Amino acid sequence: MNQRIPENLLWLGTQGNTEKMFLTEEQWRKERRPEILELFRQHVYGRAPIDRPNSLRFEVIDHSSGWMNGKAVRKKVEIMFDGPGGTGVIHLYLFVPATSSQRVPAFLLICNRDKENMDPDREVQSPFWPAEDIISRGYAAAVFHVEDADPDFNDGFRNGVHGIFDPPQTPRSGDAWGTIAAWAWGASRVMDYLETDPDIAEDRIAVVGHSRGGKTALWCGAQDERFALVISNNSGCTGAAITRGKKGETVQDINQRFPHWFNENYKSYNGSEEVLPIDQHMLLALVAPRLLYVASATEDTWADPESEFLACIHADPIYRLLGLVGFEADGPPMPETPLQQGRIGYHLRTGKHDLTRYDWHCFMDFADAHM
Ligand code: GTR
Repeated sequence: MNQRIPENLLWLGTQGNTEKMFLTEEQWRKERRPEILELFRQHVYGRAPIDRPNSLRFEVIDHSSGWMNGKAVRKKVEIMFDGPGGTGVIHLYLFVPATSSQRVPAFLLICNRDKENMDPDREVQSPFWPAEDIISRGYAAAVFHVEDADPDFNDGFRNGVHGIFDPPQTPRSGDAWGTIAAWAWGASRVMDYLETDPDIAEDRIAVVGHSRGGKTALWCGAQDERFALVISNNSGCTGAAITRGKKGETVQDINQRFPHWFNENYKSYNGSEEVLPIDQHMLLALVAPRLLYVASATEDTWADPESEFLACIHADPIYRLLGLVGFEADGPPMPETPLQQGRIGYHLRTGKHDLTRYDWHCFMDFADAHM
C-alpha cells in the first residue's frame, strides 16, 4: 500500500527534499506543520482573506427549557459579521443537557443536507443529527447550515462570505478560498461563540461533518486548533482519502462537478494527482496531537474506504513523533469493528454513503474514552 505515496511525502524531509531526513518534534511544530498548512491553502482549499472579523457579534435569540421531555435546554444564536460586501448571519442551534451543573463537551455538526435534518423544533428527528441521542449521552448538540456561510452552488463567488469579504472588483487569485474553505471559516466563527457559552466546555468541542461536510470538518480542524476532536464521515476525495491511486471519485471528477469547492490552482491537478505537493494523510496529521476520527462505509466506493483507512495509517507517524499513539491497526478492520485505541479512531460501517446513528454512537464512544 505504501508505494502509493512518494517517499518525500512520508515525513522524511521537507518539501522537495527527498533525502532521508527524519523530522524532529520541533521541526514538525515550527517548520513542517506550517509549511503543510500553507501547501493546502495554496494548492487545494484556498486562503481565507480574514480570520475572526472585528465586527463579529452574537445574539442569543432563544434560550428555552423543556425540550426533549425536559432533558434539554435550547439556544438559538445569531452569529453576525460585516465586511465590505455586506452583512452575514450564521444561525446556530444548540441543545444542552438540562441536568448538568457543569460545563459539557459538545459536538458541532456542519450540516450540508436539507434543513429538516437539523430541525430545532424536533418535529423531525433525523439520524443525520440525532440530538436526542447526543443529549442523552451527556453532550451538547450544536449545528449550523453551510448555506449560511456560502450557498452550495457555483455563482462565481458572489454570494455568501466570499461576496462579503473578498476585495471588490479585483480578479480572484489562484489561491483564493473556495466554498469548502468558506464553510470551514463558518465553523470557526461558531467556535468563537461556543467558547463564550457558559454551558460549554470549550476545550472539549468536536467538529463533525459528512461527505462534503467531512472535507470541511478536516480543513477546519487542521487550521483551528481550538477543536479537540475532528471527525470526518465518508469524506472521500479531498477529504480523508489518499488521493494518489484512489478509487472512485478523482480530483478531475470533483473539480468538474463542483468547480466552486476548491481553489483555482487545484484544477491544475486534474488527471495529474501524482504531482500534488501534498496528499491527504498530511491533512489528517495537521490535527495531531488532537483527536481525529475517520469513518467509512462499505458501499461508499465513490469515497473509497481503503484510501480513507490508508490516510489514517500514514497520519500515525506524526502522533508517534509527538510521543502519542496515533492509529493502532494491523489492517483494514471488519465492518462494525471500530478501532479506537489510539488518538486516531476509525470505523467501517456496513451500508451506503450516509451519516447514521451508528456512526454517531461510535463518535461518542471515542469521545467518552479520549476527550
Ligand atoms: C458527491 C461528491 C462527493 C461528496 C458527496 C456529498 O457527489 O462527489 O465528493 O462530497 O457529494 O457531499 O454527499
